[in-house]
Amino acid sequence: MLIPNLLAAVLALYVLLSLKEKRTKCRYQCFALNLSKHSALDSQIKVDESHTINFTGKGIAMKILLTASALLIATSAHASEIIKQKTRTPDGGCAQTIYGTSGADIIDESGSSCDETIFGLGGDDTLIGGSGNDFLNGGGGADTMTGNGGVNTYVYSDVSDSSVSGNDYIYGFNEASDFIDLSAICRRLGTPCSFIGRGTAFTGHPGQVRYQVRNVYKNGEEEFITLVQADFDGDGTAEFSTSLDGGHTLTSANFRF
Ligand SMILES: [Ca+2]
Ligand SMILES: [Ca+2]
Ligand SMILES: [Ca+2]
Repeated sequence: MLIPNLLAAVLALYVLLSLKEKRTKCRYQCFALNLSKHSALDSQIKVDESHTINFTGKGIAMKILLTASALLIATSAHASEIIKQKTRTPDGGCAQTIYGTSGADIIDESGSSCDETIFGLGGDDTLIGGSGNDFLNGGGGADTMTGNGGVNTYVYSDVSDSSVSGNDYIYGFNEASDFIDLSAICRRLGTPCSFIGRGTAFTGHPGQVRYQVRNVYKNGEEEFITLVQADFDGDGTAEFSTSLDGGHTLTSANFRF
């Protein structure tokens, strides 16, 4: 009986040591999953075509965008999107338009050479264009927009798209080629909009657009911003404002009225 009992004890010890080793390995390797697009681990964890892992259910909504150089995470109780390079159609052509959601979206097309029209819709969105000629429309909320290369047009459809109290921020505005398009708002006014220059006082005519260069302090460093302001209702005060990083010299050629 001694030998069989000894063999059983050795076997039990081997199994225990094997399990311990597997648990130790799993601590570091058990999340190394190979997920293909549209694969579904279960009803609440899915991978979509933009290489985003979506976790939903039980009051949790989290999106993790997997890229070669970055990990972008969005959490929200309601709809929110991280979109990266969705401008290629299945046949490799450029898609026309990309839409965000009513939540705070990150739409990053910095790696694309397509000409894109990007709508952020509601929420405080981050819109990033690529090297093509892009139209960026942040919609409501205080959005951050970067056109990158090409001729970029920052489009405003409504006065409330960039308010004085929560204005958008445009990075990398190229005064030699880029535009701020206010034409949809000006058309609804019924009177032509006009550019009145740098620091000029509003005179009470609807549709006047001006800009100011201001210095601001961030982390103790002095920086310049260019504040574009508009008095659309003619009451002598601005109800529309959007900021460009850096000090710029703007002309009427930078605007679409
Ligand atoms: Ca949005
Ligand atoms: Ca906005
Ligand atoms: Ca661009």
